[in-house]
Formats: sequence, structure tokens, C-alpha cells
Amino acid sequence: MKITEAKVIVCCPGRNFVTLKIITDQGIFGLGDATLNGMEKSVVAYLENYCIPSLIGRDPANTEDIWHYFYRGVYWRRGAVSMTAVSAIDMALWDIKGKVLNTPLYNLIGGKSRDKVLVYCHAYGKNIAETLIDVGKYVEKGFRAVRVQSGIPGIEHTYGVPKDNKHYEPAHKGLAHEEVWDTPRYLNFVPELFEKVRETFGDNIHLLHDAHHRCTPVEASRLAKELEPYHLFWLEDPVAGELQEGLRLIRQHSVTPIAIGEVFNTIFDYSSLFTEQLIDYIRMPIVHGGGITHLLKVAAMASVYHINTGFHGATDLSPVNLAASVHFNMAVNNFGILEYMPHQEIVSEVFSTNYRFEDGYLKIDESPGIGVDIDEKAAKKFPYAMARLPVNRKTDGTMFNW
Ligand code: EZ4
Ligand code: CO
Repeated sequence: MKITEAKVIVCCPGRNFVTLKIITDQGIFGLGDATLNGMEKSVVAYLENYCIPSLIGRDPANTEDIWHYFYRGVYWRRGAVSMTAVSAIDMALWDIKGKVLNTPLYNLIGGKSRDKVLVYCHAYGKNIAETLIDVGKYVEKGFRAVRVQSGIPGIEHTYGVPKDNKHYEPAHKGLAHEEVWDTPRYLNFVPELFEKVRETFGDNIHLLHDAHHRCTPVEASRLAKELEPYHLFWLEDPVAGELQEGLRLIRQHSVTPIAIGEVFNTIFDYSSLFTEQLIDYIRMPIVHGGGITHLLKVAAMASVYHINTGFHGATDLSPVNLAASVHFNMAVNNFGILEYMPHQEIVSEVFSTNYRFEDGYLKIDESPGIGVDIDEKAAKKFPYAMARLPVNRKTDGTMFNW
């Protein structure tokens, strides 16, 4: 079998998605998600100009060799743009492998370790009262795990709380919006938020929180310590990932479990965090972390250190990535949880999917490969629309992490 063609499909049903389609001489094709929020066109250019010409003629069965060709074989390797491209290629090749062997992806990577995958959703509100109502809504829907973010008094717009309270979508059409951040107010507020959530909903629900890279190591240590009584499932991205030693300080001060790495790309971003036992969950998703091939290795290494998966699954990752994540997490032993933000209804006009939410879990059917398809004609009805993630400043105007 040979790869005869590969194309990149960009569409915007509600938000931008980039999809790689790899086609073989036997008519079987595979899909990979190549969406990098706000940087979509950079990945398109890398795929079209660099990767696709080198894919033609290769045997799609050789997932390991092709992965290394586009990673090890590339002198200027790593980084979000190129690793998203590598991930898309890898996903599409595993999709083809499953279709050739007529079996779901999970059967190729260990089979079922479980029947269903525990997921968490996002609850939010402008203030604690509204947030409690939103948490209640998701508990009612059957979710067993909820990420809780709330507007903070004195901060005009807080990460994780949509302005219009409608659909959660951090990217805005056009150039980047500027947001304002105030860490002292945040730190004073969050423990009270979780006190109220626990008080209202009891111990029988998993609670998660995303600090979105905004604390220094000592601030994050205070937060993790003060949140201890509320037994979080995890505290996510307490510090920016570049300074990995920062996580050691948090560990020295608290037993709140830590998840990190939705912006990581390779095992090298994680290896010392694993060996030094500084984190508990892997956030790096299939679409940005080198695909199935690489994440199998990351998960295997993590398993030695009792570290579990907790993949990123926001709506800016396409249904192809979500389905691949469900397969992956059906199969690996060290599964923790998967983020699940249902896509807008309009997304189903372009993508047909094979997963369904039931009673707090995602289940996947037995269709071969990844099991998601794209309607290219429908995709054309939703052309790319420029959108960017926000940027963030401190109250005095200092540029900060978003
Ligand atoms: O900000 O997906 O845990 N989830 C997150 C997300 C990210 C967006 C960035 O594109 O942090 O909301
Ligand atoms: Co996050």
C-alpha cells in the first residue's frame, strides 16, 4: 500500500479546524487533527510545504518510521507548529491502519482496558452563586467530574468564564483581545469558591481547577495548599511549564494532585517531571503531543511513576482528536480522566462521530480506525475565519501569561 495524496482541509463550523486527509492507492484514507488554536495557518503551511511532498509514495503501515522521519529526520524539530503536523500525520496513519485491519484503533494499541472513559466538563459563572448553578446543571446531566472556574470580584474578565455566558471559546475573531489579570485577587478568591462547591455538592463529585499558567511557584504552592481541604481531582497548570523546577516547590508544600502540559509537545517536556515525581496527570493531547505513536511512549514512561493520562480536550481540538483520545484512553492502563467539552451542534454538519456521552463517561463504537469522517462539501460552506487567543496583562499593564 502506498500514500498517493494528502490534503489539508480547513473549515470553520463555529470555530476553525484543520484536518489532514491521507489517501492511499487502495482508496482507503485516514484523518488526522492538525488544529492549533489561533495558529491554524502555520500548521497548514508546514504540512503543505514541508511534510506532504515527503509523504507521497510511503507505505502508511510504517507509523514508527514515518514518525521518526518527521521528528528525528528534521533538524529544526520540536515546537507546537511542527509537532501538531507530526501528530496529524500519525493520527491519519493509525486511522488507515485500523481501516485496513478492519478494527477500531483501541484494538491496535492494547485493546480495551475498560468499557468507557471518565470525562470532566467545564462549569463556570460570573460569580460563586452562578457557578454553583452551573455545576448543578452538569451534575444533573450525569457528569461525575467538573472543572470549576468563576468570575472574580474586581477582575473584569476571568479565564474560563465566557463573556456572554454562552459557548466557551477563548479565541476571538480577528486580532487578539487583551485581558487583565490580578493574581492577589485570584489567590484570595479561589479557596472560598471551592469551599462553597464542596459544601453544596458534597464529596461524591470530582472537582478540577485550571490556574492556566498564572502563578509563580510560591503562589501556586499557597494555592495548592489552601485547596487541600477540598480534595481536588487536580490543580491544572499551576505554573508556566518552562520552569520545571517550579513544580518541585508546589510538591514540597501540598498533596493537591497536579496536571500539566497542554502546551507541551514531546516526552522531553515531561521526562524529569516524571522521574522526580512532580506531577500526577499528563495534559498533552494527541493532536499536539506527537500523535498516538509518541503518546504511547509518554504514557508508558508515566506509568512507571504512577502518573496517569488527563488529556486536553477543549473544543479547539477537533472531533478527530477527541475520538482518537477516547480510543487511546480505552486502551492504556494508566488512564486518569479525559476533558470533554461537547462541540457546538454546527460541528456535526462537517464531522460525523462515533463517540457518545453516557452517565459521566464517553463510549465509542466499533467502527474501524479512529471512526470519524469529514464531509468535504459541507466543510466548504464554512471557510476559515481569522481568530486569535487573548493576550493578558497585569493590572498595571505588564505583559503576562494568558
Ligand atoms: O485555554 O484550549 O484546560 N483547558 C484549557 C483550554 C485552553 C484552550 C487554548 O486553545 O486550558 O481552555
Ligand atoms: Co488548561
